[in-house]
Amino acid sequence: MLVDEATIFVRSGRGGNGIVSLLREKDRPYAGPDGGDGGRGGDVILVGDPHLDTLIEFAFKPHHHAEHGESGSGKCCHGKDAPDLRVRVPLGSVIVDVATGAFVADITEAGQEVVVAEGGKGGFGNAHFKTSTNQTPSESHPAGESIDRTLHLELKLIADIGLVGLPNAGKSTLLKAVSRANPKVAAYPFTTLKPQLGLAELPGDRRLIVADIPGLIEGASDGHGLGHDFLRHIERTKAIVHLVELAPIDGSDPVANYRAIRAELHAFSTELAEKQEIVAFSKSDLLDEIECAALVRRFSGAIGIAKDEPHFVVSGATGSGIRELLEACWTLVKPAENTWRRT
Ligand SMILES: Nc1nc2c(ncn2[C@@H]2O[C@H](COP(=O)(O)OP(=O)(O)OP(=O)(O)O)[C@@H](O)[C@H]2O)c(=O)[nH]1
Ligand SMILES: [Mg+2]
Repeated sequence: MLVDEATIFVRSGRGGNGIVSLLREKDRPYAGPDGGDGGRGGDVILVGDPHLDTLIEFAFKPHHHAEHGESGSGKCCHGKDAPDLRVRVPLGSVIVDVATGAFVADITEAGQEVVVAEGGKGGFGNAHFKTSTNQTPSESHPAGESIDRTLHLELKLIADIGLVGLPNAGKSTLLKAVSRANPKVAAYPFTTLKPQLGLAELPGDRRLIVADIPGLIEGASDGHGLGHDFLRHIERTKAIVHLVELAPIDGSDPVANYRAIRAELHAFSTELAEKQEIVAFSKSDLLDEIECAALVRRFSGAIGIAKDEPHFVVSGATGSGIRELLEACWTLVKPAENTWRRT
């Protein structure tokens, strides 16, 4: 199970000010107080939406501010209330207040609404204070302030695709290429230390949740290189894309590399061994086409991949081959719809 997290900053709207105004008309020079009340500021409300899968979007839009209420005006005109701001979150989101650590809500149902920041009340204008003994009140009541809150959202979910491979195979680069996630990429092993999620978008409003898993090494199934943790993450994905470098920079043999990872998956659990796998050859931009085709042939022969079986040669750097890979992933896991998944 992967944990998707986000921190958001919400601010409700301030109430509109009530105003002090005394009506004077040509034929009624002392017509009395007519300062209208201010309108309510907008609430910030979280709403459960069954069509959302992840919290990833909040990484790009963490601030959610409701509008302020309108000030009152003369002739007893009340300011308009501001609309509430509804922020849609996936079902299964657990909300915690960062400042206090207090649990705020568990959003589990479609349409469930939780007010997380209440809008300020509108201030009273002086018309509000008119009494039989005070016909010209000069007081108004201050408007309610806005409320700022920092909220932590957590969603436990199952990724559609887990990216698996040796360190440096190009997993994070691929995640970067297919989604808006921004994992760290570097030319040294174990750059990724924690699984990271991205949302890959396919034409026709289809989406796949892709998990970038830290590189596996020989002995991972015995716990080497935090292997147990990572393998458990992979177990919770629906299918895996096994990334293999065709011509590894360290001169190692791609066939041996592929087998090493397969052996770890087998050693860890039958569930992992039997998980559907798509092999994708990475960093194709480093090879010319002829070289690449020869290496793919050699690899497929050694592993026993049938000639007519589709294979994928991709480059996270240029984006080549990625569309085809994603389509194959889609066919494999066919998420029923973008319905919510909760474990
Ligand atoms: N030319 C080229 N270089 C790539 C490509 N993909 C990855 N690289 C390079 O290979 C190195 C490792 O890439 P990463 O994406 O960090 O590899 P990783 O599999 O996530 O590695 P770990 O997180 O350590 O397991 C980096 O220097 C990348 O720039 C590619 O498609 N083409
Ligand atoms: Mg990585």
